[in-house]
Amino acid sequence: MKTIGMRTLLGTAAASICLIAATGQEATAGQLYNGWNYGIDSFNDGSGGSSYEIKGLAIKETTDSVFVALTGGMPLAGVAASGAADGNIGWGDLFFNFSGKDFQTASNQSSLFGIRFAGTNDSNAPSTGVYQNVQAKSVTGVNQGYTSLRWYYDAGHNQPNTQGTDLPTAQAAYNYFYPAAVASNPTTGNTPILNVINSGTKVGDITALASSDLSAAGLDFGHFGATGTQTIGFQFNRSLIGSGDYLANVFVECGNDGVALKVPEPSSMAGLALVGLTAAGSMLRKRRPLSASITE
Ligand SMILES: [Ca+2]
Ligand SMILES: [Ca+2]
Ligand SMILES: [Ca+2]
Repeated sequence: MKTIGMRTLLGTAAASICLIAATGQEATAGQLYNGWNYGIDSFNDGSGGSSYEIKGLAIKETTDSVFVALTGGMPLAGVAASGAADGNIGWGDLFFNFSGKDFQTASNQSSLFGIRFAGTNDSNAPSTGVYQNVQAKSVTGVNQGYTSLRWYYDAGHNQPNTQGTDLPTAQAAYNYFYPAAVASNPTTGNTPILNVINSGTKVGDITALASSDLSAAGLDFGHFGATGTQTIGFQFNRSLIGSGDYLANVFVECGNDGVALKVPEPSSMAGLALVGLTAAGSMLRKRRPLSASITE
């Protein structure tokens, strides 16, 4: 009876650990490799040539820092484009949405975090850095681009992994970027591509990372065959943004390509595992004297 009791307990503990592992894996929506979460984008959905082709977005979080990397054909300073109001088309801003709501609703409620990392783009943020209480706006129109996501898809750019591996289909993209009423009836009139910071409060700076820094931090787009001619990276303090799971995304200024990435909260996953192990250990410790008394 004692043996059976211990087996049951060990089985329960093992099951708890498996459940934690399975939950952790499920929460890791991005493709996790060497501590980085990867959203690998279609290699064939950049409209306008190789400069506009995004291949991937990757994020690594430590206790203190958030590391971000983007790869594709778009340089940090953009490319010359006579059709753009400022003669240049480059990266939009990067957004982090912790709200659990669709992007447009979160934007309307100024509950996004935004990061301007391209110093020469058309962002309304006054300087590069991390911003909170962010509302987004679209600058696709002044960058010779798509004034709606529906137009971009209608133009033939609806490819598998359209917004990276976490938002792989056009419908998944509509469901994330717009309220349900729009996602069920997306038109060229109701699906603006909100791609830069319109308003917000700056809370800190970013530090640019060279490719050697990124390699040292374990970044490896090559593992997914997704190394672009341009790889951009930066780092900022973890305390500048919210906590919990979030979805990160970025478009180029013209809306010709975009990529997103779901990032699970690493500390909560570690915390959950710790709670599970502590509970299992506690059960074993409590059971032992009881088993001993039964044997007597
Ligand atoms: Ca792409
Ligand atoms: Ca521009
Ligand atoms: Ca894309």
